[in-house]
Amino acid sequence: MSSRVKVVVTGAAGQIAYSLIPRLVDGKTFGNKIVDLCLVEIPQVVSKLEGLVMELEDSYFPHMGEVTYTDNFDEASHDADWFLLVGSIPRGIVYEGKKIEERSDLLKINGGIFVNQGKAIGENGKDNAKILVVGNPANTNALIGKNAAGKDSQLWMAMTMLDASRAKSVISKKTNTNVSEVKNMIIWGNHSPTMYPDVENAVINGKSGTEAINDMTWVENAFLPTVQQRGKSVIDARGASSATSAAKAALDTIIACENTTEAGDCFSAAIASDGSYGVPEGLICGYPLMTLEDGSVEIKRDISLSDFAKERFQLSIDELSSEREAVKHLMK
Ligand code: NAX
Repeated sequence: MSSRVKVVVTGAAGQIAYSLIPRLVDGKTFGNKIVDLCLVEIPQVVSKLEGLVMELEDSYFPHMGEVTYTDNFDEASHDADWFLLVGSIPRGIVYEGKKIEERSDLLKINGGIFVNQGKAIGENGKDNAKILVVGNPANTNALIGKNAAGKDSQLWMAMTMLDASRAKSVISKKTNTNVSEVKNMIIWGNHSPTMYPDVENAVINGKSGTEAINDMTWVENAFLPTVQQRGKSVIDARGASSATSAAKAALDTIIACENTTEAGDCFSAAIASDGSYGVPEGLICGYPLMTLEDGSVEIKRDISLSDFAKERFQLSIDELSSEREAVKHLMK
């Protein structure tokens, strides 16, 4: 076993984290590296993490390094390589006497959290740290965090891998193919119901999505709503939001960043726009990404979008712009 990696996970006592954390140290996500974990929770529940640490110790993980837990994010952030920002205040809870129903309220409350976490990451995280925001509204939380961190060498991402995996699953059923044969699955835009999962540019069993599916009525009336509303369907069926699939998607995002992307493929995450594909600069937008041999993550730039796709993508870009407007007071 060789080098070490330090991973900070917030929301560590939550549903997603319970599926996610053990798999960070199972020797698959980070290969042979020893993984040091720093688990972060809010003061009200941080003591519960003692139980999770016991379970980790009892699980026989030869790749697990030091495991600590805290309610002090600043302290946790020192020299970390990866930050998995899962913790956030969910819709529907009562916060400071008010029931949080509106996306705008959610933006306000979580925005505050991400200013502080962003500052700490900028000051204390490794210069080449990677940050994956899972907590919703993920794109705008990442925007606020990145702005507060102010360090361009760090890579801020919002998670859209779950949307991509959901899209692959729907396509695999439609085409009677294995999910591994669905490649180049791009989620454009926001991690919200406005996202645009791009069937036309997917590659299915070596064929273009346009050719393999050849049914835009199905794309419009079945595929898009199924993928865009999948989170809600899981909540309706399970009585709780997606947890194990979200955890798997976070792990898949790490793996995609830690390994060179195969030629002809890409992976999905939202990162800061540099103006590519006409997205206003700075917005944290879902793009097709590639990890290059030197470990850097780049936007794949040779994708062409149909008029249908451009129109749908624009709706999501507009939503991201309006979210940025709603949190501009946090972006000084
Ligand atoms: P839970 O409510 O089970 O867990 C969240 C945990 O975060 C709680 O234990 C809470 O105490 C903690 N927390 C809140 N603020 C914190 C802070 N400032 N520092 C540290 N911890 C903090 O939610 P869970 O089901 O685990 O979902 C977590 C987040 O993921 C939610 O915001 C959810 O909306 C989001 N999701 C994002 C997805 C994506 O694809 N980007 C998909 C799944 C999920 O819906």
